Amino acid sequence: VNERPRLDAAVLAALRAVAGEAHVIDDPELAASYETDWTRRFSGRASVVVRPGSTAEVAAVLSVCHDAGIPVVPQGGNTGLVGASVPRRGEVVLGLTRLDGLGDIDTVSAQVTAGAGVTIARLQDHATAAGLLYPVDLASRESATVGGTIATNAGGIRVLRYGPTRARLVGIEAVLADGSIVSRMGGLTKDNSGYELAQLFAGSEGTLAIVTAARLQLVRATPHRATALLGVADTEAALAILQRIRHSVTDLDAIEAFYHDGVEMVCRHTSATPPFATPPGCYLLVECAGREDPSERLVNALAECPEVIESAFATDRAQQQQLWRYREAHTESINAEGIPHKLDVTLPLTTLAEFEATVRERVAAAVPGARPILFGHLGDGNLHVNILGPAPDDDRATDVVLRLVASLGGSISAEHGIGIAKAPWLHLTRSEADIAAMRAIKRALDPGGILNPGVIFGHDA
Ligand code: S2G
Ligand code: ZN
Repeated sequence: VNERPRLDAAVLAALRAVAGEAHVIDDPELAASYETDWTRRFSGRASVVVRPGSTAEVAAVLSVCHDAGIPVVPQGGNTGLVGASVPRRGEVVLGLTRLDGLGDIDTVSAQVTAGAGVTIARLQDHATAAGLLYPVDLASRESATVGGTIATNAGGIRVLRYGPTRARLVGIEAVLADGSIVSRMGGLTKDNSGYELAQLFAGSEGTLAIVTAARLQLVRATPHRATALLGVADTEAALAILQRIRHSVTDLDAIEAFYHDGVEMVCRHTSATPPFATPPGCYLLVECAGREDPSERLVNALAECPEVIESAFATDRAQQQQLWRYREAHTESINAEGIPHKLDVTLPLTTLAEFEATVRERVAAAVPGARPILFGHLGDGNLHVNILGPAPDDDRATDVVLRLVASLGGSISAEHGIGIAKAPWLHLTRSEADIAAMRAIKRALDPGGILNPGVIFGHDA
């Protein structure tokens, strides 16, 4: 699907009238960076890329596309991992990074209004400068945007303490398929006046509305941080530690698990040396953060864990970042090895160790030579299974993994969303009645099916 569909001249002129000549991009070179996703697995041709500068301009663009029946793919930082942020069949790509207004922080309510195009890193810095914290944190923070993380209900490393992005959402401004604008940004903590549209749009992946701004709830800063990297025998041991410390340690901020094949790849890619002389069966990165120094509590709690074989402890920022690098560099190191099939699954904590122990052999049986690298947010039961080896369009390994997850009572998508990539397996995690209800909502809000078509439900929808 490589030809660039031509837009009707009148439509192109109307889009230029709305966004201005400079922000309607139909030069193939300039459009290219909007047309391929971060993993390079998903790519398509946009009919044009439009970069509106305000909610009103987004509304006007949607109104033009709605009347002309032209589908639209909304795009924030294009760090999405399920093929939902790049064109598939000649859609108009709506680049939202120019919506980068960031309001003053209301220190009474600890809330802030942010445009959809504000990056997570800039929002985090804005909150920190006011002595507060925006707690959604993920490796793509420099590019991921407020709008995109709402659309995917992004999780990241602190979900076990603060919840995913939807937990931050106290108000939203969004444009519907027909160009109408819904806006409720007052930030009232209690407002039980009918359907909660902000929560409906969170996680809807651009299929129900285009998020243009949000009112976000910040939390108290946690200036003191203690980080431990542990080597344990296996996933069971890691889960035993998780169960123990989530009750004995008050300021638990993150618990991440990963394995030596991932660490080897990270060391190869970043020229780091492995953290321990003897590779453990499983690595566990535990971080506590609070208003007082949590180091002693963490050390004492871990001293009660016989499962700990090796440990590295860090209280200064540089050492902490070095320990985090082993975990956070997984994604870029895997990407450097090839084009991965990126799975992102949740398992009940009771079946997670069984899953981890069997998934590798299942993948190897399905696609000889395929290499599954596992890592993720153990505290949420969320493992990322990145599979190197299968061709981008070879779904055999994905099928085996997602069916195994479903058989163990898990979810085929923990935090990345369904997008285009996981749509064929949605039925493994959602019932027919669920899917019918979701389609009814989709039909009600986007009867013409122009918002991110193919996402969540697949292209035959
Ligand atoms: C993470 C990033 C995406 C991936 O690092 O927690 O969400 O699977 C992932 O590489
Ligand atoms: Zn993740």
